[in-house]
Amino acid sequence: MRVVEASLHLVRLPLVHQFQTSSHRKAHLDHILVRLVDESGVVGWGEIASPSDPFYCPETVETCWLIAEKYLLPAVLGAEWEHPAEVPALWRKVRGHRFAAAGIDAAAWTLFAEAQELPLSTVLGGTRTSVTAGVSLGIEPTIDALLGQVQIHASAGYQRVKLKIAPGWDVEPVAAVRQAFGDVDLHVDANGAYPATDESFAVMRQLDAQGLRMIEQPFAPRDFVSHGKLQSQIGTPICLDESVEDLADFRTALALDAGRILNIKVSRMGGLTAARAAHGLAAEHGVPVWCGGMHEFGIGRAANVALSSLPGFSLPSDVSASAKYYARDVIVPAVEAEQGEVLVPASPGLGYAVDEDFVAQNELRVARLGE
Ligand code: OSB
Ligand code: MG
Repeated sequence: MRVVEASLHLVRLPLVHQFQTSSHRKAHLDHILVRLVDESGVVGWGEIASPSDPFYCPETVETCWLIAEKYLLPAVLGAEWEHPAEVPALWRKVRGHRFAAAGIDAAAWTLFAEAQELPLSTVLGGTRTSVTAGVSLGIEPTIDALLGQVQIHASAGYQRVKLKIAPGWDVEPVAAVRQAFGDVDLHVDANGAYPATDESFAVMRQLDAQGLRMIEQPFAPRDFVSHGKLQSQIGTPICLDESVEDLADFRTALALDAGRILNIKVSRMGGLTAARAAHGLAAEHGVPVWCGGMHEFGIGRAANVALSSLPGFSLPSDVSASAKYYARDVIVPAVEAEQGEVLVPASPGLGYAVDEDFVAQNELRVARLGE
């Protein structure tokens, strides 16, 4: 295949409910949609779901735009490839910038699936016809507000609830949710907000007593040693997110027993090619995985659904319905969840139609490359 035309579309969508993590609070999101066209006119879409500020990872929307426009797309335009897993090699000289790369890699996979007239999930090696969705709930102003959010999503049928925690908002809200909702499948995510101090270890031991499915990324991204030390002291599995950007990081984590569950994010790992490889390595080591999210618009969300259909994704993924975040999505139909299950589309390509008029109405900036 050969991509002859590419464009980037910076699109802003308002969030239906503000989302607060340990580092930031958001009312709207700006993501970059990637559109690739091959020589026979087949179109493939991908999404660069970078946060606007460098607080989750070093990238921002602006760095993604720059790197995609100046380095990644020029490397792809005109190049011949047979399978999308070959595409990341086209920009192998570029170090890092995985969110930017992820959107283009995913667009190449979608393009390939469209051209083959096969569902994206099928070309990725997916086997599930539906995937179990969990919800990720932000830090709320009060415990009552948090209990209200858990109630809304539990009654909508979601089967797993992840709570964002941060120093000062941890044992108390988690215990309150545990008490109010009994044996709900609960997990916490600190986004690396805790310093590796005795005090933090004590907090983690208290959380260990809450019957959590996992504790996600308590310490700083590359602090494998502290995660390993904590894992040796608690029974709750540690799940790594920010720490694992590539397979080498994952091998480090395995060698140090620094995480017994892996959150595979398409964006963080640099695309579906890398996410699929991480799934393979996890399977070899018997590590359960799930697909994390970055509040994706429909295009990235559809890619997450397709990825979650691979056999090793045995834990609920952050693939909640579009409506949890957006009143109207860039795809038709939006991603929907029924009793916490999302059907994996059986139609070719992305499996959802991209609403190009809605994209055009909401775009803040466009760049066109190629013909
Ligand atoms: O750590 O999973 C995370 C959102 C922004 C930054 C980091 C994270 C998140 C989420 C989003 O939890 C979950 C979702 O997309 O539903
Ligand atoms: Mg996380």
